Order: sequence, then structure tokens, then C-alpha cells
Amino acid sequence: MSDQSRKNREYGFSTRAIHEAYDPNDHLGALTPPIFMTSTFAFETAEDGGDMFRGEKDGYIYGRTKNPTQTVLEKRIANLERAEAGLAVGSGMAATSCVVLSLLSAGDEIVIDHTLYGNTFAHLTQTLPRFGIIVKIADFTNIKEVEHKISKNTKMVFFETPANPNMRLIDIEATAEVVHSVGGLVVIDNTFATPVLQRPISMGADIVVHSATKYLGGHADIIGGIVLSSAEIVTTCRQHGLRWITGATLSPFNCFLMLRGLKTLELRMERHSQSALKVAKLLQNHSNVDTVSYPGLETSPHYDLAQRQMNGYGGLISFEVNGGLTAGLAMMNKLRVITRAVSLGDTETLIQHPASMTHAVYGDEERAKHGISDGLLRLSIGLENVEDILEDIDYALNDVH
Ligand code: LCS
Repeated sequence: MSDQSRKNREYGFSTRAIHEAYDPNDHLGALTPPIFMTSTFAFETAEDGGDMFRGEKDGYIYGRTKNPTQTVLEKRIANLERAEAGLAVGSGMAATSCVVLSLLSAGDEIVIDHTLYGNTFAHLTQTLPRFGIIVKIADFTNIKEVEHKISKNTKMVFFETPANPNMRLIDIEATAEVVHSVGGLVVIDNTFATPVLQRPISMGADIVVHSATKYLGGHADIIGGIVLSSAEIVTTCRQHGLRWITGATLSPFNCFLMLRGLKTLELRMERHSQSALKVAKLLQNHSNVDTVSYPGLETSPHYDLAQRQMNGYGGLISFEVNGGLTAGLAMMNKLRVITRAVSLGDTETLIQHPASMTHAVYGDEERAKHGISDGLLRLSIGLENVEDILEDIDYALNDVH
């Protein structure tokens, strides 16, 4: 192979997750990207500072908007998500806030899916109307309903796929086609899938947001968020959403932890997915379980879409125990390996009850209408030995009645 064709060779996902956007030779040979623990940056001359502020010279000015450790992280994730640029911020909520508050104005319309992480739903439906932004809710699994709800005033649509907590999938390509026909932006929260399992920008999405607190970090030790899009949109989000509106910067130390997490992302997602499929099958075959939602089950209404849209099904499962809420909570209290906690995407297997926890901010009626029943439980399958996870669940389920 010639040197030229080797240069053009595309590296695999993990190779890019480990090497992209960093050359040790630029940093005294340090194999791991340094943590630039500084709040501000010195200007060589007074004129340089002015040039940078006017955007006439590239460089680092002040840590709220840009830091070299952040830059490595942003470029690396942008590469993995197939985006032109990325913006690291202080949390998943900060990522969504950055996008909607930078890009929407009074009188604009946003159409959102009816099943979102509770605080995202509360933020979009309660905060945005206070600033004159019109918020409409639709069932995005029904493309006809989306077509009906959007109009030429629709500046943006927002959805999660898979959705938190009930694992509904939404057809990204079909939705993007409909929304682009009125000139709207498609924003997708890709937290559950990660770029290992799904790359929405390659399927027509304009912006991807992540709670990097979850799989991207992967070890339950950081809160962080990412915005990915065109260089133009990311610059607007940086200069308005991050610099002025939220100020929610991600600390250089947390950037370092996230870079470390990314190195094993593909490996971890494979194991999360393999173990979750085994758990989903156990739940499906258990006489004390009423329903199981996991897109990797052939009986799932989302199985065909998952085949087209995803490279695996991920680590999240939702299910209902026979006997409803009381039996569900009893089951949770019997677990020994699995930890009762919110969050997801960690090495530890976690279980939570959306109606009283992550989705408690929804009204009771809204929750029922949006497919989040009172008895629904959500599991985030971790990286423990799957036999131990299966035994824990089987024991707890057998003992609920
Ligand atoms: N998007 C999704 C899909 C989420 O699940 C979460 C948090 C967020 C955004 C917000 O991200 P954060 O600000 O927390 O980084 N989801 C949580 C959950 O299901 N349990 O605890 C937090």
C-alpha cells in the first residue's frame, strides 16, 4: 500500500476514539492529553488580545468558552458523531439549554416528542413559553402526526431515540425529511445510543446533544454535556449559549475524564448491549413480568427500525412487573447486585422508578398519556458479569408475590 493510500485510510471507531485530535509530539511526548488547569490565557501582546476578541486571530482567551483540553474532547467526539464541530458543556441539561436558547427567539415554534427525560420535558414545556417560544407536543413515532403539527413557523424539532424511559424509537431519516421540507432544524438527544450505536447526523439530523454524564463518561464520576453540529451552529452555541446565557462550562479535569471514558466506549457499548439482550430475554420469559421494552427483542414494535437505524440496542430496558407499582417497588428492594439509583450508562447496573423519580416532573395524566405507567421500572445494564445480574433479577422477581 502506498503512503498516500495509507494516509487516506479511514480508521475504525475505537482507533479514532483513542487517537483523534491529539499528537503526543505536540506536548513533550505526553501520551495522554494534558489537563490545562487554567482559567485564563496570557496574550503575547496587548494587540493580540484585541485581535482574538474581535475574532481576527485564533487562540485561547478565557476558560469559560474554550480550553485546550476541551478542544481535544470536542474534536474527538465530533469525529465520532460525524459532525463538523462539537461543544463541551457542564451537563446534558446545559447542552439542550445552549441549543434552544441560542437558536430560538420569541414567536418561533418548536415541536417536541412527548416522551423525553423528565427535566428536558419540563424545561422545554415550562421555560421556553416564558420567553415567547411556542412549544407543541407530538407523538414522533407517528410521522403523520409530525407532518400535521409542523408548519412554516417550525424552527426546530427535538426528540430522543431511544426515548427515556420507555425505549420508543423514532425514525430519524423519515422525520428529517418532513422537518426539512419546512426548513426546520432536527435536534436529537443521542444519549441512550451513543455514536457507537447510532449516528443521527449521517441520517439527516442537524444537531445532536448528549448527556455525557452517561455512556460517554461511563464511570458515574462526571456530569457533562456535548452539542454537535455544523461549525456555524456550534459557534453560535458557544458564543451565545455558553458564553452569555448558561456559562455552563465543563471543567478541564472533567474533559480529561471524558476523554478517558471515550477510549473504551465501543468496548463498553458492546458489553452493555450483549448483557442487556440477555436480561431482556429473561424478563420476557418470566411469569412475574407483564411487559418488556427493549428494541433488540424480535417482538418489539421497534425491532425493524432498530435494524435499520442502530448498530446494536444498548443497555437500557424498561419493564412492568405483574402486580403493578407495589410489586415493582418490592422487586427493587430485593436486589443485591443491582443498585437503586437514577442515571444510566455506568459500569454498575442501576434500577429506578421513572414515575416517582426521573419523570416525576410530568403531571400524572401526562405521564399516562406519554406511555410512562406508574408501574414502569427502568434498568441500565452495567458491566458486571451477566450471570450475577441475571441471578439478582430472577431472585427478586420470584419473591415479589
Ligand atoms: N438527556 C437524557 C436522555 C437524559 O437521560 C438526561 C439525564 C439528560 C439529557 C440530562 O443530562 P444531565 O444534565 O443529567 O447530564 N437523565 C437522567 C436519568 O435518566 N436519570 O438521572 C439523570
